[in-house]
Amino acid sequence: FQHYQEIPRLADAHPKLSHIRYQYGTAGFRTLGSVLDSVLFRVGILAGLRSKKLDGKTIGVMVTASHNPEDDNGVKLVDPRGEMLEASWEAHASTLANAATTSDLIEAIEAIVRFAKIDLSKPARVVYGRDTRPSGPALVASLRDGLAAIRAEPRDAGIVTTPILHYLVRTINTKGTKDTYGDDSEEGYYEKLSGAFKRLVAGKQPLPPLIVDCANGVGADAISKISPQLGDSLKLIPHNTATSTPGALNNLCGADYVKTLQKLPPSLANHLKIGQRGCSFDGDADRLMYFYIDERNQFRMLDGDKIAALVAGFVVDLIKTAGLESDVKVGVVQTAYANGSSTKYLAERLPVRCVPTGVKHLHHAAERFDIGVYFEANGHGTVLFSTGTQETLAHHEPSTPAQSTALNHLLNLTQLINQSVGDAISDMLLVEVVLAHRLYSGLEWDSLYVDLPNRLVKVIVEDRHAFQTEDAERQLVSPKGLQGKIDDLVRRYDGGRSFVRPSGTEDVVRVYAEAAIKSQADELAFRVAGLVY
Ligand code: 16G
Ligand code: ZN
Repeated sequence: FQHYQEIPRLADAHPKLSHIRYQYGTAGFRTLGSVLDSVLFRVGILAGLRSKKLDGKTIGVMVTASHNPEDDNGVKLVDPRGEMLEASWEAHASTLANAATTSDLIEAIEAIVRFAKIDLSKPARVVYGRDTRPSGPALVASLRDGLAAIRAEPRDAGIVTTPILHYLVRTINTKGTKDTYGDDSEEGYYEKLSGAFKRLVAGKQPLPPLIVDCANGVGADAISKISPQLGDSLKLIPHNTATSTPGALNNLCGADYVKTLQKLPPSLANHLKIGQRGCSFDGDADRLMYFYIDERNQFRMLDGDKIAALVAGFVVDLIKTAGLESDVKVGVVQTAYANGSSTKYLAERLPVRCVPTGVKHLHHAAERFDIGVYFEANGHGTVLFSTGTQETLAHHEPSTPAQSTALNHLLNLTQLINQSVGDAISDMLLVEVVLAHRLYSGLEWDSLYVDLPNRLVKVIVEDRHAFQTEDAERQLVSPKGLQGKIDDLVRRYDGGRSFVRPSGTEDVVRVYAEAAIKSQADELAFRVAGLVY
């Protein structure tokens, strides 16, 4: 350990606040930006250790609090293939973050080195990025101190979307190998996506312009960079691009606002014309919501479930047309939040699996299919092509021109889609491709199925850990007896469904309910909430 003499001095400069307990959860560490200094320093050290453990492969660190308010911030680690940090290391992250003093921290580091059998002589490489939050620069400085303390080689990706950071990690680690994933630069990302998009819509009638609500976050930068590359193939009209206006981030706009309130962001009210498509990103541009205004001037939301239905249907048809139906099985992964109508629609067409909330669960389940489509209702999702499928696509000999065209489209989709993580920009382009191919407007897309009215409420309880679930969070096993009461209530509602789960990101319990009519969905949600309270 003698090579790391800088640790004590630097650790003393980033003392832990004694009254706070940190937890590396579904979204990494996330809380008020003002209490994260020590956490960022320690995450720097952990990222270095993770890289050493993986023989010097580059690890990613993203500083963001996504759709949360501007004063929040957070940090998460990205593993070498661009995926979430391996679950077994989440505990190491929490241990380091909670070490009370510098000497406790050093002991904790030594314990991890022993436990995970880390060879400290290996190199360490870390690429990091941040969103547009005002607390970002200071937190990145703390992170850099942590990287310096563990002697990791830093690469600054600057202000980037979360999916771009994931892309960079994957491209850096596959550079010059047969698994190469693209050029390891932000420009490489824009070129890869826009190139694939243009090939996929070549010869199609360009769609009318798309309004993009950037949530006053980093997605605004990304849109301004990719727009020129898309040229005439797609016209984007960015809104909510005020990335430096204090308090604007995610405020009355963005994907979470749209999904939670099922309303048009007020800032778009005079801009979205009847029939026109619009979409919203969240603060780090990994979630996407679509919407339009119908003929009766009603706001219509097209959420992650609608995206899954649109995309899965398209991929299945391409596989059939390419003559690959018996070789490549397409499946869909959802969570309990998926609208019942979407599950019904999808299950009539292909295998559907339900897993607990959180990207890592969806991602892993999707990897089990040859092509796995996963979307959370909140708009986070992507499509994964297994290695075997990518090889099948690369070697398949089409026997008709139609087969050849479909095969090319599939190959281009593997380029367009960010397979490391859900990506608002990549998903937006994917939706636009399908709409262009299907000649769909928002209305036709919306008509694939009719959403069941639903309601989500949060309940503040004394101890949310008392709520334990099974069956992909659809059943409560504790507190004892509660599930039976919920079942009795649900039975009284036409088309009723409801479940209760503890939040992984807030100190609350969430109650979801749906029913055949809106007033009944609301009533069911509030009555179940009444049981929980
Ligand atoms: C996190 C998850 C998201 C999930 C949400 C649920 C990741 C990267 N993000 O934002 O997938 O939908 O948590 O929050 O896993 P909740 O547990 O508070 O309902
Ligand atoms: Zn996000």
